[in-house]
Amino acid sequence: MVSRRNFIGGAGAVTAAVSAAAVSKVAMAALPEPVIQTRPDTMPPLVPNTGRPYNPVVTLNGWTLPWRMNNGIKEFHLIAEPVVREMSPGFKAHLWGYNGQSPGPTIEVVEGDRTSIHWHGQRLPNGMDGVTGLNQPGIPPGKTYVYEFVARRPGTFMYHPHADEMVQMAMGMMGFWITHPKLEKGAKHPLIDEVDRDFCFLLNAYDIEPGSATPKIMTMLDFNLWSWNSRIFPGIAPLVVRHMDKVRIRVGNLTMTNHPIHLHGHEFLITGTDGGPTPKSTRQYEVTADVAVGQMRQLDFLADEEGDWAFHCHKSHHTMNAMGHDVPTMIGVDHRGVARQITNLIPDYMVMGERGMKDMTEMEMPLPDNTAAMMAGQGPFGAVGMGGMFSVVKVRKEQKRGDYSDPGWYQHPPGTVAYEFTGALPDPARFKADASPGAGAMPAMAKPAKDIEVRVRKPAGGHAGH
Ligand SMILES: [Cu+2]
Repeated sequence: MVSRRNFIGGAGAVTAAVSAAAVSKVAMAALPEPVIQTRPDTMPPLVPNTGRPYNPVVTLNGWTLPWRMNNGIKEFHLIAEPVVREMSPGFKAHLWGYNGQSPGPTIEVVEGDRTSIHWHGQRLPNGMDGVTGLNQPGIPPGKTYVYEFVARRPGTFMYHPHADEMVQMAMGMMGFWITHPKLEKGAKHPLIDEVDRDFCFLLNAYDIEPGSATPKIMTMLDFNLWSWNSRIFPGIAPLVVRHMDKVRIRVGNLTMTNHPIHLHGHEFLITGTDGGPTPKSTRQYEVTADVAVGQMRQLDFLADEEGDWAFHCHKSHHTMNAMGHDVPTMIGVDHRGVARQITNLIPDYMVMGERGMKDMTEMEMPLPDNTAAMMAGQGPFGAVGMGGMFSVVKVRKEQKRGDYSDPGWYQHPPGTVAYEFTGALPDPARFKADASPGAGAMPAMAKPAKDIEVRVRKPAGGHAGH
């Protein structure tokens, strides 16, 4: 547990590191100006104005790093630094990232491009595609390393440090690298179709004690914040598309567990993995793609169904925000009066509602400062009982080409929304087999003398393994 004293000590250390790591002006003079982003909004695609043309991606709640062309080489400048990332409105986490955000900016190049990455390590030894100690010395605070190479094959890659990896990844140091295919004018790639919208996001996870802001870095599996690009519902931007757009979504997993990513209303093809585009003969329609640890999956679909479609991880605990995992199951117990009285004495006291976790919102319990509500989204029909890895794909006929702005909630045509049945309900026909010797496929050989009521109990002793 992060005690208050530890937490304050940690925050002090961060501040000290920032001021100590002043960048040498002389060393930076020949480098491209580093671009810093302070907002967590989804930025419009960065259309290339130099170099080979390509169809740019849109990074969910993120941005693409501008480059400088220098003698035919694309130069990027990354700065590793402590950042404040707003994970959802009003909830700010103290992470480590690049150029002002976690994840860092997306880097986009074209196959065959000669690129140069200026890596400025401000805090701790870092590496990029170079394993510290194995391929190169660590980058000390205040020093810059230059990486030069040719982007050889098209695809979606991830960058992250390979030094003190457990700590630096738990703190949010990661980002996307996209190499677009090199095509002659008018030519088509045999395996990479052109799309109208191309989104990307990373799956990441943090363990931030309610009321604090710094992730616990020793957590192995039991994280309490499951995020996309270090954002949690309702803070994750919707994926806005035009009706009949060809849509691509690239999902990379840098957490320590798998995430079955599930799309409502449409079927997609998995058209790419970390190894490159998938052969056409292996593609089949899916509505869920399991993205294993360290993997990337590229999903293509035709947005041919208007509406607001849920898009989320299918692990139910990954669509919730910071929850205490040690709360008892209180289904069937009306304890709201008692809970309110205890809350007067212990403000942070929290229990599960008698009809499930969603009751907690109506119990109006005070939350510690800087805590994301467990489930906090407000939809057009009421509260959305979700958190974590959850967003919405908004498909609209009126959306203009290239417009990513939020069109608001979908206006359902009359008669197309589920409604309450108000007629007379027939008596439920109870299971006819109740009176028979056995309710199974065959009569039981020996019935117990007395009916036994089973007490259901969830296994105690932690939530590891999910
Ligand atoms: Cu998940």
